[in-house]
Amino acid sequence: MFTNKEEFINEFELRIAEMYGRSVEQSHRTEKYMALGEMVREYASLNWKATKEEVAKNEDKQMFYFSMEFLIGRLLTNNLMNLGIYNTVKEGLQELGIDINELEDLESDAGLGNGGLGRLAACFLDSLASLQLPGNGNCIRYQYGLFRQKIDQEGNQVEVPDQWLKLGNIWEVRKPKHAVNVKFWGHVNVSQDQEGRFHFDHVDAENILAVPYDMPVVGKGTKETNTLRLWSAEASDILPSNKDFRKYLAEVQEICLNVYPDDSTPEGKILRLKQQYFFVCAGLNAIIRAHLRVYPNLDNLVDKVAIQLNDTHPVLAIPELMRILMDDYGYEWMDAWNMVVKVMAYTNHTILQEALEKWPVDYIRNLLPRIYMIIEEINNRFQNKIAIEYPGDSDMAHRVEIIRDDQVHMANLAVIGSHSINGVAKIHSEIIKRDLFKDFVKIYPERFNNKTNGITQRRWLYYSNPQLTKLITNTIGSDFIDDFEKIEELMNHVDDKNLQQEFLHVKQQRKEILVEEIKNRTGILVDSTSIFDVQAKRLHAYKRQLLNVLHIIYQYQRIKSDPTYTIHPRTYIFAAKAAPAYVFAKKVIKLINKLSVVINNDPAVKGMIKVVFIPNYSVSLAEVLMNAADVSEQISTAGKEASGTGNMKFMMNGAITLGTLDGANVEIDELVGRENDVIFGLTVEEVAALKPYYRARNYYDNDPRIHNAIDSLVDGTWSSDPNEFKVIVDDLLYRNDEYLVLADFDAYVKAQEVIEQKYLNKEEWAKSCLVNVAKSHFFSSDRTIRQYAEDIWHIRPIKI
Ligand code: 26Q
Repeated sequence: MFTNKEEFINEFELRIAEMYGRSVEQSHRTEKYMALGEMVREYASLNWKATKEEVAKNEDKQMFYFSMEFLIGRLLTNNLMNLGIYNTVKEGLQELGIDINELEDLESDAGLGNGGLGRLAACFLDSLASLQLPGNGNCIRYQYGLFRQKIDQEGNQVEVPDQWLKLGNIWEVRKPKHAVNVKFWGHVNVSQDQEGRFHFDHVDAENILAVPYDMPVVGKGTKETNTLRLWSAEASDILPSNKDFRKYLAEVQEICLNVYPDDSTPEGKILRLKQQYFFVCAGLNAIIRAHLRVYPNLDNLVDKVAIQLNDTHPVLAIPELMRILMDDYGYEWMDAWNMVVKVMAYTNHTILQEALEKWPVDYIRNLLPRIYMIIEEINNRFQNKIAIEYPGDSDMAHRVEIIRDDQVHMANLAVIGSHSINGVAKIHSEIIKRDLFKDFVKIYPERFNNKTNGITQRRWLYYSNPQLTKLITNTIGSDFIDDFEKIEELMNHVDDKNLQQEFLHVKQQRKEILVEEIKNRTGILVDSTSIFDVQAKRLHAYKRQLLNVLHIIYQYQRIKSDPTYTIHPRTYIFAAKAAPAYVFAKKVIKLINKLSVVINNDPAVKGMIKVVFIPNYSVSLAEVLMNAADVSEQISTAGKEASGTGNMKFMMNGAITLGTLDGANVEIDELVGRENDVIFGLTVEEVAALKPYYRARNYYDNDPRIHNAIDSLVDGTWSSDPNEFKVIVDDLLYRNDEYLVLADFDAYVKAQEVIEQKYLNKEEWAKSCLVNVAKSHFFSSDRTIRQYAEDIWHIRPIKI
């Protein structure tokens, strides 16, 4: 492996010749990219091998993060940086006349996820490797990532396939020898042997081969290299005799075709259920096989394996591990159950009713007949336990049922089958204990805990914001890079006028980079000296992009009607994907785009407001967007956003949070203090108190600002078709504004005024930004992962 620039150059030239039979000069840039990718992967592979040997030799316990989503983004920069070879490679390429940025831009985002939950999984992998903890990912190798978003002439979201594998995935290694057979459909033959033991044979099943593709996960400053295993469906050798082969092939291909593009509304999609069982069954069977290569039997499984279930999506792992232990390895029910509960831990990411997974009994019974039998048995045994421990409380017994009203309630199965259940922010963990899982808290109080989310400062600060990283280094030295808590030393400098100026200068640089990006992506020219007010997240009613929109309309109307009204120029920036079937969310996107056209082109606005919708929000976009923000919009209805992680990325890069007391905003507020953020709106308690009496119509009738803003939605201001945005008005006025947008409107307007006042005092503003940066170490996913490792997984760093 190369150790300096010269060696790199030699190897690179050789590699291009070997792979493509060409010189570097003659080679196409995609060939250069592929060659470089291969070299870096091989570099990582040496450490990979050493890690695997070390784990086996020391008999270390390992963790497996089971997640339907890993929103990885690009890896080239990240891996070069983590390996500590970025500069060597950059300079080597430069000498060959190649700009490393051009190669970096050729990489597609691995967009194997919808949003927060998937990105969290990706940040966790980076922290696990960087903390030298043996922790691996288990997911699906989707052929297409989450859809790419385009905006058409009318401002509509259009979904196009995300062909992320077009150039191939330079990081993956196909491992056919580790393939696993997965069975669907068919039925179960039950028989009894001479000793009276039952046997369960899954017959007439449709077999599908799960083939793993492994990606190395490279940590920073360590040789420790973990694995992200992505499973791909292929035709099995055991073909169904009664089925047309082409039909079978189509079914096989469908399983890994794409990420389920919906982060809230559960549609009874058998395909999603298939995806879930597919990667869970394959992952577990591979873990069991690997265990048996090192140990004689599974008796010590719980000492060697921890599995974290990322929401309920992989919860079929609970009955599947029961099946393996009992049917394949002869364990008795109770022994198997005790093992399963000790291995499994479950993270909840939502309390929204519509996002809690429930499957019609028929779906599971038909698709996974043996798994269904086991779920039924888990349910029966749990009901017996409740009948004994809580006699007479039939309401409670009903509420905790796994199978209820002909549906399988995955969250209940998750809680019953895991030794740990955690929420993702302090307030969220309290809410799930108080509401969603209150019965279970009585039964298993020791299982519930909180693990406030985090983000990796490597991707989200060091690599994507080198300007700020350098400024911090110049101020407090570079110790914070490897020991991130030390960034708090910045607190000793926040009053330094010089530093404040330099911070503003860095922010300005980042804003100019974003201006360029916006120009390229939308053609819109924005003023980099305006306030950059950013809301970037999935589009969902509870996140209340609409509150932001109504405020913009109010300001616009006021500018138009009152010539004396002036404000500091502000650029409202949105980025958001909507689930393809989510009509309301898509209308809000369209409305934002209409606002953009009308307001940006209205001379009466005198450049005081600009509205920009940046299409195709993704990890790569976030890397240039978050660090250019002045204001971070975190305005969900209190109690609805489990944590949020975008809020942390903004904060770490010195933006001021404009937020409700929801999710991790609460902890941001505690850390930075009320003078360094702007908090507004109803609290969780106030929301609960208001809800029964709430009449949205009163706010419309009594507040002319609300009245005029809403009227503009149907009077042709934003669209020649007055019915275009009627669903939004209906949602607010006739469906009584479920997320209390109008109730929080007045508080939000005032909060926005506070923001402006604060911003006008540049030094105070810069100081607040610096406090946010200094306090952001709490939101490092390194902190989060240490807590999981210590409290739940009981894994220790490995030394190589
Ligand atoms: C469920 C049923 C059927 C189809 C899809 C789904 C589904 C898919 C994805 C439900 C939920 C999701 C994703 C949820 C998610 O991203 N939640 C976010 O998780 C973040 C990390 O913990 C939190 O910060 C966010 O607050 C939370 O919204």
